Amino acid sequence: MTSCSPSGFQEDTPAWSGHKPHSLRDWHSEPIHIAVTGIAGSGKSTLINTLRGLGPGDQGAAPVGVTESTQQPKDYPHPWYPNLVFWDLPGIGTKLNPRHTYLRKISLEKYDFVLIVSATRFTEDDLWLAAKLQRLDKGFYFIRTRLDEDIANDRRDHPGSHNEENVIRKIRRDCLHKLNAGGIIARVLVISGRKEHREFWDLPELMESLGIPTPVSRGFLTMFISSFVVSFLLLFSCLNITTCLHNVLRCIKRKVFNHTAGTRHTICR
Ligand SMILES: Nc1nc2c(ncn2[C@@H]2O[C@H](COP(=O)(O)OP(=O)(O)OP(=O)(O)O)[C@@H](O)[C@H]2O)c(=O)[nH]1
Ligand SMILES: [Mg+2]
Repeated sequence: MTSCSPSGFQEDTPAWSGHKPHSLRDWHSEPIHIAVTGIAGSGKSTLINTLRGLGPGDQGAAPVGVTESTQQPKDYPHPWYPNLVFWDLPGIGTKLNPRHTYLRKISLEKYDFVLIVSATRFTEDDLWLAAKLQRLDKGFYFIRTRLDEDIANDRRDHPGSHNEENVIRKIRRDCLHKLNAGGIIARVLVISGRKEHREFWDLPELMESLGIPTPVSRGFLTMFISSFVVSFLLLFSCLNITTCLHNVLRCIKRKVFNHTAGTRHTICR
């Protein structure tokens, strides 16, 4: 499936409509469509790129920018796992996408799972989206992104008392508290969506939930393969050294024997 026309998305009901996966990792056997929504500029496209292992300038990456970038829903299959399809949705709350036309435009109910991406302050739109999804009985995670900026700001604002763990705890608690106050129970993950931060905070946890190998697990695999190769090379060189030593010993033995034989021969004469 490719990107949709403004009207096409609504009318052209996708084949996966109504499908409910048992687990987010079901994409191993069948396609899973994950919508990424949230307020405009929160970092939706950036997160999709990072989850697909891409930077913003890479070929096939979703366009990102400081002004409204995503205008229409567009699918982005994972480059290595094409069954895992992310949908980059336009941001809610702009003049082009006010709340009252948003749901009609994006048809949230058609996706298998949703990531709500929120940044800086918790907004009315964040709560509204979460409430709609809960009412639709649609699985979703609440992703609080741009944590790197919050940490840097807090360090600047409170140089004497800055503590990264406290900043993370405060943000997580704030999101949970506001969601719960609105009657919503959701999993909150606190991340930076930038590719260079994919090993930090809750991003590896999000990747694991989606069944995407994390840089950490890939690191273990690389370490395992490298140690196997190194052990093999060591064994190989040991065998070579043994063979060399064996040959040298044989040479020495032959020389000594020849020398002794020569001496004996001379004495006999
Ligand atoms: N520091 C930091 N910047 C981010 C992060 N996520 C996104 N950005 C930046 O924020 C800007 C907007 O990001 P996008 O990914 O385009 O946001 P979006 O939600 O897709 O925007 P729209 O499609 O316009 O709704 C870009 O300049 C990104 O580089 C993050 O986690 N940390
Ligand atoms: Mg975007």
